[in-house]
Amino acid sequence: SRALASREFGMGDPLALATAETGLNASLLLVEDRRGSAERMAAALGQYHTVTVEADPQAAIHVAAEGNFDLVLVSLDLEGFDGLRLCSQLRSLERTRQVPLIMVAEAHDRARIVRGLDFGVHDYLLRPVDRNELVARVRTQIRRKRFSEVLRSAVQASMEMAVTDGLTGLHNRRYLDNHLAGLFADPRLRERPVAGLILDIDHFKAINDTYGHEAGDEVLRTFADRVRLHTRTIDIVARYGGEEVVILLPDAGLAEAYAIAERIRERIEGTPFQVHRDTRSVAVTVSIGVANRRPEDVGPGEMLKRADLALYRAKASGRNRVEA
Ligand code: GH3
Ligand code: MG
Ligand code: MG
Ligand code: MG
Repeated sequence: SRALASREFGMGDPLALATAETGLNASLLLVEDRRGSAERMAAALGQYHTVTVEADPQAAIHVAAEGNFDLVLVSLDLEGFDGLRLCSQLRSLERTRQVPLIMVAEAHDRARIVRGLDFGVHDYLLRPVDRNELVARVRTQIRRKRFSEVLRSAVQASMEMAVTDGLTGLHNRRYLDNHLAGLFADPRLRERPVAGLILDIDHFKAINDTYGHEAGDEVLRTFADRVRLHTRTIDIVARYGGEEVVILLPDAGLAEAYAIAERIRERIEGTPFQVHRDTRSVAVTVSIGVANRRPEDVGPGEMLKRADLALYRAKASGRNRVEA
């Protein structure tokens, strides 16, 4: 069925993406000082790709490092220069490390071809270069590179998902717990001040009941955005529970943390939340409990426990308050 097909071959599928992109034009660098050979190879490859020819191997390193090439072909028979050395330099430079390399060599040069393959050159072509073989081997390397790029970004995305809350984009609890544990385990960080805020939206259940769960989600997203807006980049903002957010303030004392909490509380109260498909705006307030690390604390649990007790006091004394 259509739905099945789009699920199997949709844009989210790394293999489908990679396959689709193999048809794309690639950018190639050909390091070759034999003019006739360079012209023939460039003509064959030029039908499908953009080819830059560089005859000077010293210049080739800079061109390769500056340019954004998908693949580099290197002649092993350069005049007065060891093409294998160029390959090894390209393999060790940060900018060119990931770029596939293909050696172009004479058949009797087996020993150097093997050495090249040994240190990571991806493939080779024997002279006289067959144009179909040239195009096919280049295409194979481009496909492999595209696929590993797509795979890498998919892995990166799933690693981000593991530490990010899907609804709000804030860090999730797992991330917070890890980070907190680090602040207490690392002896250098152990001595630094740190404060923790627990924020809990007031009467959130009533917001859900009045405007619906979707509107509640929207309020949560906007709430998260505003909190992020009023914290520094070094602060850790994490969704702690349903409508609870924890903020860690590195290097902040209790008074400073209290002031930041009070500012956030005012910013939430000060501007009503706009809810999609509803002309009314929703008045939202938040209660915040504040605590800081004490020298006798052995782990993060105690600080958050104090913040939670302070939050309870804020709720008990009428909500829309900060307590420390
Ligand atoms: P209080 O002022 O005492 O904090 O009252 P409250 O209603 O906010 O507290 P309570 O803990 O009783 O209710 C929290 C509600 O948050 C209940 C739950 O349905 C809702 N909630 C939790 N997670 C989500 C979510 O992801 N989306 C929505 N829309 N609601 C959520
Ligand atoms: Mg709650
Ligand atoms: Mg509650
Ligand atoms: Mg609440």
